[in-house]
Amino acid sequence: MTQFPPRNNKRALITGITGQDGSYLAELLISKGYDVWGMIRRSSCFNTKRIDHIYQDPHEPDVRLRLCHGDLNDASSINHVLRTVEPDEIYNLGAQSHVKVSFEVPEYTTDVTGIGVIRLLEAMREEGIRAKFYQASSSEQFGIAKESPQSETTPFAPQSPYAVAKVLAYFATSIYRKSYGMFAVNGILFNHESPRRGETFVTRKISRAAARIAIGTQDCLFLGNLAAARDWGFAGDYVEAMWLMLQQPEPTDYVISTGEAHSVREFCEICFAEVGLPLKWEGEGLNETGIGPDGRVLVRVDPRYFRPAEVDHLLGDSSKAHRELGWKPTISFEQLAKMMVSSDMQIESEGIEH
Ligand code: NDP
Ligand code: GDR
Repeated sequence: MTQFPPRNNKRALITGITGQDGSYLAELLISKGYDVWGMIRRSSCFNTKRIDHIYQDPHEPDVRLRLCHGDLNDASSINHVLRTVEPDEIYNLGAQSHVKVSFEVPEYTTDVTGIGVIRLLEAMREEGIRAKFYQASSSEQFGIAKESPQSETTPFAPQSPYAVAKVLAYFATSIYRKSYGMFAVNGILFNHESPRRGETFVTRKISRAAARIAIGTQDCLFLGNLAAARDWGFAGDYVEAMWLMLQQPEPTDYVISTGEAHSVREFCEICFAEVGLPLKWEGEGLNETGIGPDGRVLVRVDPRYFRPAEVDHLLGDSSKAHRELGWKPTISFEQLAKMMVSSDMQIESEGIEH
């Protein structure tokens, strides 16, 4: 691995830097004067498109973003990365993050998303790294919780292998904090989206399909549970909360959310209306369809997108974050949907990626 110049700035290590949140967080930390290291996995083709715009040739002077290979499945690689980087702050965003996919690869998901966190925390202990540690915990941990809205004190009721793995990681983080005096925190983040959201998560699947249907490269969008409701915010706002959590005098966990829940159906309505195809809903259950202005069926239900166990409704209470971090979301649900569909219109019509 490359030898790095002496440190002038704070150093942050981000696992999962090639993902949606990793790219926004890297931008934020660079803007705050950090030197940022991203841990990436080897891939047979380039998988860094979300960070290409901030990547610099390592031979340039004043390089602020560096990448190194490592994998949450591989303890020795994690130890090596920590020894080399010697970070001041670690943001663990790496995960097999797709809930539906976790039912298909449950053991792998548990290994990366759950045990990967123990590997990282153990590596910090072994290497004597006293960095502040952020764990990307999730509202999915609340699952079918009896309480709504969900806050830091709501008991977990996970409904998927992904959520179980995140619960494991959550408790590992708080146990290491209590047992070894580490500055280790859980950000329990509700769904957050952006034009950089992966194409198989429902919001991006919808915004992309609306754009493609509007320009004529797709006929129909197939979805699962249209009634599922989530508390959806903007990823750019949520990475700010991650950073704020590590700047507090004491380590503690925070829920981050907007405090509003909306259904998949509502997200469709905004996106399709925005591209000039306002939807009318007809039928029920498996036969429910979204009809466009010219009578064409634009949205259908396909049971293949149902999950073996569904989380129907999640709504967050982030009053602790408002109070202690001074954090508030800046982008509304409607603005978010419009931002995503307008970006997808540009990508689909001009081939321009952001
Ligand atoms: P993405 O799926 O967009 O990104 C996941 C990242 O993890 C990618 O960089 C991926 O790398 C990396 N990764 C996957 N497997 C491994 C592995 N074995 N070792 C190292 N890295 C790996 O997720 P998001 O950016 O949306 O989410 C970031 C984190 O926050 C995740 O942990 C997610 O579970 C959690 N979270 C997300 C929420 C959301 O709404 N977005 C809400 C709550 C929590 P590669 O590109 O190579 O696949
Ligand atoms: P989620 O996000 O499972 O909440 O996990 P996703 O966008 O996959 O699903 C949200 C809701 O939409 C319903 N849905 C569909 N989902 C997908 N992916 N595809 C479909 O066609 C479809 N139709 C309906 C789902 O059933 C679900 O109820 C995300 C991830 O980012 C996790 O990593 C993170 O922890 C949680 O958000 C908070």
